[in-house]
Amino acid sequence: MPITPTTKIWMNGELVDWDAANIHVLTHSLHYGMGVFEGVRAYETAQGPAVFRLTEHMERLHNSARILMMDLPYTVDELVEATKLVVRESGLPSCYIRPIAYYGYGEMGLNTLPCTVDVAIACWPWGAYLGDEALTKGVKLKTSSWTRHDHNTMPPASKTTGNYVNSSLAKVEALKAGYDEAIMLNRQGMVSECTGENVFVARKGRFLTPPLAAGALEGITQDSVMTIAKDLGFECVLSELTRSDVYIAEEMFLCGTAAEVSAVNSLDDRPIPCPGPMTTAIAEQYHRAVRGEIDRYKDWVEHVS
Ligand code: PPE
Repeated sequence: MPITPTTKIWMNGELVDWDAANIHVLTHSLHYGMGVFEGVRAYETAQGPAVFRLTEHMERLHNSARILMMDLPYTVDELVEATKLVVRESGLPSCYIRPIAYYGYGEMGLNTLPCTVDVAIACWPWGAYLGDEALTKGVKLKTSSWTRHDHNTMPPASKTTGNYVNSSLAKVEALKAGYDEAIMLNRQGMVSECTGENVFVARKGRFLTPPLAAGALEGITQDSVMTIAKDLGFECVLSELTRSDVYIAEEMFLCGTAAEVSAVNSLDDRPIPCPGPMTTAIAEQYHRAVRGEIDRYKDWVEHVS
């Protein structure tokens, strides 16, 4: 999806012009995929733009870096304030936000210990990630021929740039075959997640979603949706899932910051009822929660001014 430029990007503590936010071709992370990033969204609320669960996203960025033994030069609070500044500066009522930390220019070779760590935060307007009809008509999934990488190869708990080679291979394969998105199985053949979303499957009236142990990212939307589902009276648990659980699902949806809540209408050409009534109810609550419309979830909404 194309990027629409805004005015400024935060780079290592300063706001720089959008077109000046460049890096050298010998930047370390460009060569070896050792960067960590986040995907965050700001929504329009009655009190102006607010970033959804911003502190938790920055805590996850720190955890991603810890796994790589990368020392981030900014605290969670500093990154929270920097994000608010970028969003305010953009003047946008709502936007997608991309914080990234990477090893910079100056060293080459696989030893990252002497490398400098650079941090940037950009934002821009970004629409529905899986298309405007993702909630009403649902998306078509295909089981990927690519196996999800596991905890002893590329730790899925760290949102590392290089991990997304696996996701991109799966995504492009699915698109080329005429599907919207790929579901990825781990080495044991269990469902992990999609290329950029967590998976929820309804079986026997309750929702199941694969945990970190299955190779999924610990999604902040996944956590929000579990809370919302339980508050709506739906049972919802972290659980392993086989592809057959998905084939006979009563309903299914994907969720992530970019994709929000997107219904699924089929896996490998086996139809799944879509959009299911529980999915619709959860999606509606999620859309109100992110906009600060539900008191119970107001702590999730971090205002930029
Ligand atoms: N799994 C993966 C692999 C993943 O990339 C994401 C977010 C999630 C689950 C959901 O996590 P959360 O956003 O905390 O609920 N994917 C981000 C990037 C997508 C992209 O770069 O494209 C996102 O949704 O922003």
